[in-house]
Amino acid sequence: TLVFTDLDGTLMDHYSYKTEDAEDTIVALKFHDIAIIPNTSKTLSEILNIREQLHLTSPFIIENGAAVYIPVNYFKKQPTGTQQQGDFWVKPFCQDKAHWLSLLTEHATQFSEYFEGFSQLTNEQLAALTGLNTAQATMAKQRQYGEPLNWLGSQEVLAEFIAHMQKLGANILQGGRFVHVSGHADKGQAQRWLAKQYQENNPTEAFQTIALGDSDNDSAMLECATIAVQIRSPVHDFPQLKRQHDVYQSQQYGPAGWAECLHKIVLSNLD
Ligand code: 2M8
Ligand code: MG
Ligand code: MG
Repeated sequence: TLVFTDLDGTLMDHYSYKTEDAEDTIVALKFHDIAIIPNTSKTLSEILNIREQLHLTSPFIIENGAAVYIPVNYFKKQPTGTQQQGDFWVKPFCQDKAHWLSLLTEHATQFSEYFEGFSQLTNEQLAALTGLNTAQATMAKQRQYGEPLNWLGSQEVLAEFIAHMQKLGANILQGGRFVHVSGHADKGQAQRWLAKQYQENNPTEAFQTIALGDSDNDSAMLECATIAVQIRSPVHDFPQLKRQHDVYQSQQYGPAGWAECLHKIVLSNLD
């Protein structure tokens, strides 16, 4: 079993970013050798920090599916299409942030009064908007593949903006707080690619995937997992899904709901 998990609002509380309600469950999953794979809109530096705190050693997916990071030698063979960067084999799926930023600053000026992007915000402003501390906000700003926007306009203008950006080749995803402008990557595509690497590395084992998320930017990864888990959010609806089979909805919010569902789906069948 591979557990692909969103972080904000899922493994981490939407407001406090705390994980404590999930920590016993993390230990139990690791005891059973079940990989916990963060699949998040967070940046490389944010995830490295969280991985260390939670003692996670598995691969992970950054910036809404923009790139997969695999610890070097995690698989017997380096997967095709990856490049070594430091301690990781990296598979990118999308163009750099500079490209998306230039679209925003040169070809979307009619919308510029309706949003503030992370690159326009100071670390202190971003901390105030998110509830992250300044050090964490600094890490959230170190983006490689896209630009999250704090949307200030109406939902109608947002719909016009999305249509305009799509014509320019961008892909727009809605996170728990922000509108993410990036390329045609998503959490589902990156997850499918990584699950395939596990399967090829270990052909005799039948891998099932469980994906957990709370927002619409998680829909793609929930659609393509063996089992989808919608995590209850204190601020918005469950992520939209087309599928109806093998879908669970947590009763509890965020990390408590994460623990609740993984006990029901995985751990209660093991011990
Ligand atoms: C952003 O991600 C959340 C996740 O759903 C959002 O869009 O609301 C990211 O930019 C991430 O890097 C940052 O840590 C987070 C803070 O809430 O916001
Ligand atoms: Mg989330
Ligand atoms: Mg996320």
